[in-house]
Amino acid sequence: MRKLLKSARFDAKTDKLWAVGDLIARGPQSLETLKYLKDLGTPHFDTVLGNHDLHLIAMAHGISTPKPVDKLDPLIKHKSFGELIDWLCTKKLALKPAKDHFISHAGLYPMWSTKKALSLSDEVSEALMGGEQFQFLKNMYANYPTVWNDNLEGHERLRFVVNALTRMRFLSDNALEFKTKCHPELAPKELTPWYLYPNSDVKQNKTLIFGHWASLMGETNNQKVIALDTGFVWGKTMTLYCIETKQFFSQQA
Ligand SMILES: [Mn+2]
Repeated sequence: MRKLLKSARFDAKTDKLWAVGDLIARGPQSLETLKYLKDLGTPHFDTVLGNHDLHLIAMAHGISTPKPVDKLDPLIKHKSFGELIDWLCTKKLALKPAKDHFISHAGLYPMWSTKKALSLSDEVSEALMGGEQFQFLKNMYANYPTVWNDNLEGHERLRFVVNALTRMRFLSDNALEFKTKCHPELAPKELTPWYLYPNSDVKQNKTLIFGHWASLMGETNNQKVIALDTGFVWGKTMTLYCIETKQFFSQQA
């Protein structure tokens, strides 16, 4: 990551870096990564939360257990772990880094505008930082409901927002599908990638930036739909996109 930032001439004193989430797990330096990003300071760094980040927060509350493959031991055992978790809990599920730009870990649910997604992300943040934090985290894990409805309430409402913004890849008839992780060309016919659904904010040329879907390898065939997870943990590349110049930077694993 530091090599990639250097190649883009990222200046930690004047520039701002946004991350698309899943800051931790799989790689050997989760602790170092979190500390580096936190130390950039609020004016120079922000991130959306990914499914692995939420999983880590749940783990810190004793709700789930670490998997050895995630190599999280040095982070979990470090004296700053609590402080780093508190910092992660202040992060949103969706951000607007610039006019007509939207970031979330998984993407934009086809029935939502970016404005709606940002407001639903605030509802989750309220739960994540409030007195009901434990109850929220405990009820976060499930694959239902699969279709959004404005009348959803409570844990089901928040769970749908979490699933749509941090786990979505394919849908079938507006319903989230969680099993399929492959490239769209290899997926069953009835499944459609979220970004191919008609969504007014996609048509209005908003730029949607996301991570999560490594097997896409950045291929959305749409210059305004920017997939940044290019499989670094699988030995491929890490990708950085400059909002101002629309330039891509890449670092081989
Ligand atoms: Mn993810």
